[in-house]
Formats: sequence, structure tokens, C-alpha cells
Amino acid sequence: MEIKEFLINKFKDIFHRDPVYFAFAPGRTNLIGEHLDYNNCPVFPFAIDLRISACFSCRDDNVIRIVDADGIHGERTFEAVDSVAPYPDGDWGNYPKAAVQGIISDGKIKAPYRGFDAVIYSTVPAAGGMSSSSAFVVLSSLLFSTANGISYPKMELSALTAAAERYVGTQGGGMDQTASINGMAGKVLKIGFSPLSCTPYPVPEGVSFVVADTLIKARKSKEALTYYNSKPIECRLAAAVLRRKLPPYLKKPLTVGFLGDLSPEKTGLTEAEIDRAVFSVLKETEYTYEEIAAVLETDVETVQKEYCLMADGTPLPQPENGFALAARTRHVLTEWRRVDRCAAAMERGDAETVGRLMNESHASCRDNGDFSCPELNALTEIARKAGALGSRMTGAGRGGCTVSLVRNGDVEAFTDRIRSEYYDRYLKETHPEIGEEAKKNAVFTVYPSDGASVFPLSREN
Ligand code: NG1
Repeated sequence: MEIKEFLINKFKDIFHRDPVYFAFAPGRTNLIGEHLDYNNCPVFPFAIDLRISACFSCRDDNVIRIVDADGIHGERTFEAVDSVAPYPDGDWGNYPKAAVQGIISDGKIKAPYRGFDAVIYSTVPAAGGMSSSSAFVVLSSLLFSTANGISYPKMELSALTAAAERYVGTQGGGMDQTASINGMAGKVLKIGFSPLSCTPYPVPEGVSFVVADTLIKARKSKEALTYYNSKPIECRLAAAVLRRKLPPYLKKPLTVGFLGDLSPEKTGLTEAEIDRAVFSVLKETEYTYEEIAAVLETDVETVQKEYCLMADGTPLPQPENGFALAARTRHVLTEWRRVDRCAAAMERGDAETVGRLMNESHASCRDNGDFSCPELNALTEIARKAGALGSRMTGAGRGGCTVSLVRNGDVEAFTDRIRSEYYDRYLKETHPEIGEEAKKNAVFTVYPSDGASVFPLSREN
């Protein structure tokens, strides 16, 4: 049965009436450009054919009731009010709450707000670096805006949902929401953030994108949030140091707000000159809070307050080895250039170059970003040996999925080798606790797909 029919039937069972709308929001795979969005540097993802879908109907009151159709997560009911109090950390109900709060805070609708009844179903692997959480935020924003009679232009909704998702405590950029909203069948999107823009690129002939899940969960709750948020914080600290120390090297006046300001256009320097200047200012070894405060000519408390606060208002504890400002900046600058080169290669239909850039990206995510983990490294290695043109981690990292570029004729043999060498051998040895069931659908081809959408169901349903 199609997901839509399945959800219509579920809705009728649960709510004893017909649903009025169907909506979906896709997950995304990031081809290249990891941990760049929060630096205002371009990224290169695509919306995928795995989605979170919903059937829903508006209500006459402000109650929002969302039921998970497969019964695993149960249901959540809350009221749409000016200030929506969150559920405890890590609760899935915080994603719809994030969307509802985001739209209410945007101010285009006024209380009393209208709620909705919805039944949802997701095929996006959870905590897999495929943006299941952002897809849920985007979907919820469509449901709540529809219930309240408004519709946002795509770019406006992209910016709104990106900001809204911070409600759950992540300090990410807007890649996931923008990809989910603006996806186009057959195209990879180059997303720029200053200003927000989306340019579609064709996929070279004869190649497929194969995703493989390490089956190590890349969750963004509790301690994992601290890990994830430490990355934007390190980048903000690097930008602060550069803001203060870089001007004498620049050929144009520039206040460095983000690492994404370090372009040849804005600095008046070539890429090589930018690198020479940046890495003569940033020391290679890690910084302590005290060292950063000394460079910024202030005290530790001010540094923590300005750059390092987590969602709960506490400052990020200093990482064990200190803040790796040079390494993170090196990742950002090189990855940004790889995104530009990858887009040019896609335009030429040059799959080999795309693959090579993906491999280089993974190496930088591992060595400069510290975003990877042994399982992602092993899986990408195996993928390259199994014939991928390129293979890399995709998404936040420390678990989740890899994406590999594979010639169409090689996909079957490639998939078999990933099964035998990663799941049946490597994972069995390193994580015997991971069962066979989870491994069954862990490697699959993804197709660049259309973005989120909502439409009325016809009466015959
Ligand atoms: P995923 O893989 O969905 O957790 C996260 C961030 C992105 C981006 C990537 C790394 C959120 C909602 N998502 O994605 O903005 O920074 O990591 O490239 O914070």
C-alpha cells in the first residue's frame, strides 16, 4: 500500500473522520560541504526519496495532536500558545514544538492559533545523518502554517525553520531545512547562506549515490549535543581571533563575522594568500580559554558569554585538548573550495573529479574537523576498495551514514561488498551487539528528489 493510503486509513481509525490534507518533507544527503553551513559557507546537498509524511486536518481549537503511525513513538499533544514550553531534552515532540514556536514567533499569525490532528510516518533513518529531525520540523511547519491559513515562500520558510530548529538546542546552520524545502528531482543543490540562495546542478550521467549506514547512531541529544555544538563554537572563536588579528594582512577593509567571510572577493587576497595570513595568525596547537581571552584582550567569562553558550545557558566546557581553531579553520577553508570545485565538476559531468573531492572531504572531516569515527572511516575505506569513485561521511558525523558515488553498472557488486566486508565482518567484530535485522536495509541508493509539499486530499479519499 502507498504511504498516503496507509496514512489516510490510520487517520480514519484514530480520529474517526477524514483527513483533509497530505504533506511530506524529505530527508537529505549532503554530497559535499560538511560543517560549513553555520560558517556561512556554501554546501551541496540534495533532498532524497526518503520522507516523513503526514495526513492531517485542522481543528477548531489550539490543540496539536500528532500520532506516530507505526506506533513506536506513541503520540504527543500540546497547545499552540505564544510561548510553547519544551518537552524534556531528546523528546521527539520538541521537533513539532520547534516549528510551531518558530511560526508563532515570526508574528504573521495572531492568537488564538489553530491546531491540527495528524498522523505521521517516516522512512528517513533516525539519527543517521539524513536529517530526519529537520524533515520533521519542516513537515510540522507546513501543517501548522496550513492550519492557520498562511503559506510562506520557500526561501522564507527555509530561513524560518532553520532558526526554529534551534529550539531543540542545536546550533547548526540551515542546510537541512533548505534542502528539504527546495529539493528538485534529479538535482543537487548548491546552497549559499549570505544571502540564502539555492542553485540546482545536474547529476553526471551513469552514476548513483549509495548511502550506507554505519549503524552507529548520530543522535543530537544530551552529550551528543555538546559534541555537535562544540564545532560551531570553535568556528566562532576562530572567527573572533581572526577578526582581531587578520586586518593587517588584508587588502580590503573587512570585519570577519564568520569564517565564510574569508573569500578572495572580501579579503582582496588569493586563496594561497588567505591561507598564509590565516595560519600565521592562528597557532597550530589547541587554545585554552585563557589563551583566547588573552588574544581578544578580555577575560574568560566574557569569551564564554559571547561565543560559547549552550542552549541551557551554561558555557561549553573546554574540550579535553583545548579548542582546535587552526584545524577547524583549515577544514572550513578547504571544504568550501571543494564545494565550488565539485559544483563545477558536476556541471561538466565529471564524476571522477566529484569522487576525488568526496574522498578529500572525508579526509578533512576526519583529520581537521574531528567529525568522523572509526566506523565511518572503515566504511568509506571499504567503499573505495569496492569501486566507489568517492566515499565520505554525510551529515554531522560521529556515526550515521556515508555517501558513495558509484557507477550504475557497479552498484550491485558494490552493495554486496559493503554487506560482506562492513556489516558481516567489520561490524560483527567491533559491535557484536548490533543485530542482523538492523543490517538488512542499511545500504541503499538515494535519488535526488522534490522538496516538501502539502496538498488537499480529494473528497473520494
Ligand atoms: P545532521 O546530519 O542532520 O545532524 C547537522 C546540522 C547541519 C549541518 C550538519 C553538518 C542541524 C539541524 N543540522 O546535520 O546544519 O551543520 O550537521 O554539515 O543542526
